[in-house]
Amino acid sequence: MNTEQHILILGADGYLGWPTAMYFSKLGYQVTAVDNYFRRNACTELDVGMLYPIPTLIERAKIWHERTGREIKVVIGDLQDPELMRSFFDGRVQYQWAIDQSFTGVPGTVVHYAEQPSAPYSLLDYKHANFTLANNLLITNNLLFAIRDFNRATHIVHVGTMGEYGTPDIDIEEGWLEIEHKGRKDTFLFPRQASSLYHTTKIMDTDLMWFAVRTWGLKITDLMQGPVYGIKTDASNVDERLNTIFNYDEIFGTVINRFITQAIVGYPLTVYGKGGQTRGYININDTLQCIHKSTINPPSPGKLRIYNQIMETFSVNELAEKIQKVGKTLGYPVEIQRVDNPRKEAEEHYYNPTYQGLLELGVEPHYLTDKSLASMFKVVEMYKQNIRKDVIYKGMQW
Ligand code: USQ
Repeated sequence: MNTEQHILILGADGYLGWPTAMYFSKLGYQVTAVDNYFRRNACTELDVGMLYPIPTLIERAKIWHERTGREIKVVIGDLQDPELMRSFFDGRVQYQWAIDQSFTGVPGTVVHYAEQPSAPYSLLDYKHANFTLANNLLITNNLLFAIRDFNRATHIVHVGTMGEYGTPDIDIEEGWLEIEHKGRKDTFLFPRQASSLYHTTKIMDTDLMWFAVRTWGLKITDLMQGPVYGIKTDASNVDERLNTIFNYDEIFGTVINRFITQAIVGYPLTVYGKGGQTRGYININDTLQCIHKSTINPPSPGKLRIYNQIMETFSVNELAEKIQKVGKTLGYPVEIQRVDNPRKEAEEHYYNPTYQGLLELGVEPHYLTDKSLASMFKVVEMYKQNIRKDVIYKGMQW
């Protein structure tokens, strides 16, 4: 087996993990998908809505196999356990589902999504804060040590966040900044200042990875991603049971997905505070392209490569207006409602990030057009009867 063609997806049951597993499987990679069902269990624990129920990861892998003939091997387990992480490299792995139970060998690439991804979740209370810190940092550390000990040539593709940079009053570079100080120059990680504990764990991940790269010569790509939107990906079109998990609640739903859902059920769009918060956004299909391009263009050993994974920037007000406009053309009388900002964040600020690196690798952006918004409306509308208004906004504060 060519290890370059074997990809291990950590966090494969999540919003991005499952579409990534199908994407690489469709390309002909041998895919191993791992998850502990954190996300779906947290949705149950917190009683937040999902647009539709999703089959288990094992059921999805079976449906994928029935539809395409391709195999995604599945392991259900908690990667905070270092022995589980190490089993993917030393051959002790036991697949919960696979057509062929034999060890596929050491992966050439590991895509690392196995983290608690929500800023509000990380600040619900000290227990959820501790879980976020422990889960995110231990899994990253377990991965780094497994690669250090078994195969330093394995490339890690990690998804970080644009929120690591915060909203500084200077242009945001792709990961690094050259500093001139008292007549001398050096290059450092771009200054980071997160506005949630979740985002802080991503800063700490970057520091752990930067240490591992400097010390053990690992190959790592860290992708600073903005809020993602979308449901359908090419691979999920083969069967609607393969759609990714879609949240519209205030804990796990990202803003564009939330606003579309709100528009459909006649819930005024919840613009937090003044609505001048500007972020870089990306379509879920472009996330897949970015992961793929990063995978086939690994950095050299001893290099931490950082890209800003966004395709365009909008303020919350701009998003609300766009979604209102498209909603109205589809017959929805969409209202916009400013609500007191439950978060601590700048509501009017400078924002000018660079995001050239992934375009230079050949990613072809899908932009947030009226047409793409309308097509998302059409998909969400199909599940309108499942949308629970009571979970849209409870005002969870930090
Ligand atoms: N917002 C509203 N109304 C809402 C929901 C959100 O005004 O109903 C605002 C937020 O206050 C924020 C912006 O929209 O200013 C984006 O919020 P979000 O919930 O879509 O995104 P965020 O909490 O920042 O986190 C998401 C993902 C996270 C990822 C991050 C990228 O959950 O995993 O790392 O986007 S970034 O925002 O660039 O840090």
